[in-house]
Amino acid sequence: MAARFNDHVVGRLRDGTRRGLARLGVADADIIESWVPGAFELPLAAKVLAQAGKVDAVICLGTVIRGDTPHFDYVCAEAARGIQQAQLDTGVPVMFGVLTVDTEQQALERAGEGTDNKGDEAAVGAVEMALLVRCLRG
Ligand code: INI
Repeated sequence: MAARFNDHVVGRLRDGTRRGLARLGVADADIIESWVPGAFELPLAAKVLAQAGKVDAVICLGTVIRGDTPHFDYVCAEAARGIQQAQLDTGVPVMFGVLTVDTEQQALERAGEGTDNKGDEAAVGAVEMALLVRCLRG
C-alpha cells in the first residue's frame, strides 16, 4: 500500500520493497500494489486489505516531509497509530515503511538503490512477521 504524496520518493521505496521481496523469494504475481492519496489514508486501506483475508502481510509506504506548519505531526502520528491499529485489529502484520523526515534529501538517502532503502527493510520485516504469525498460529 503506497501513498502518492511525494511519489518521487515513494516510487523508490516501492522499488526497494519489490527488490527485497524478490530477494526473499516472493513472486511478483503474489504482490498486490495499491495506491492511496497520502500517508494519512494508509491505515484504512491497509486494514481493508488485511481484512479481505487474501494477504500474509501488508507493507505501507509513504514519505512525510516536515513543512512550516503542524500538519506534519498530525499526518505522521495518525499514520503510525493507524498502521499499528490495523495490524492489531486484523492479526495480519502491517509494516510501517513510512519515512518521516525534515528534508527531501533525508528522504532520498533512505530510499536508495540497495538495502539502504526503507522499503527493503519493510519487505524483510513483512516476510519475517508473516512466517512468525503463521508459526505461532500452528
Ligand atoms: N501526505 C504525505 O504522505 N506526505 C506528506 O508530506 C504530506 N504533507 O506534507 O502534507 C501529506 N499530506 C496529505 C495527507 O496524507 C492526506 O492525504 C490529506 O490530508 C487528505 O486526507
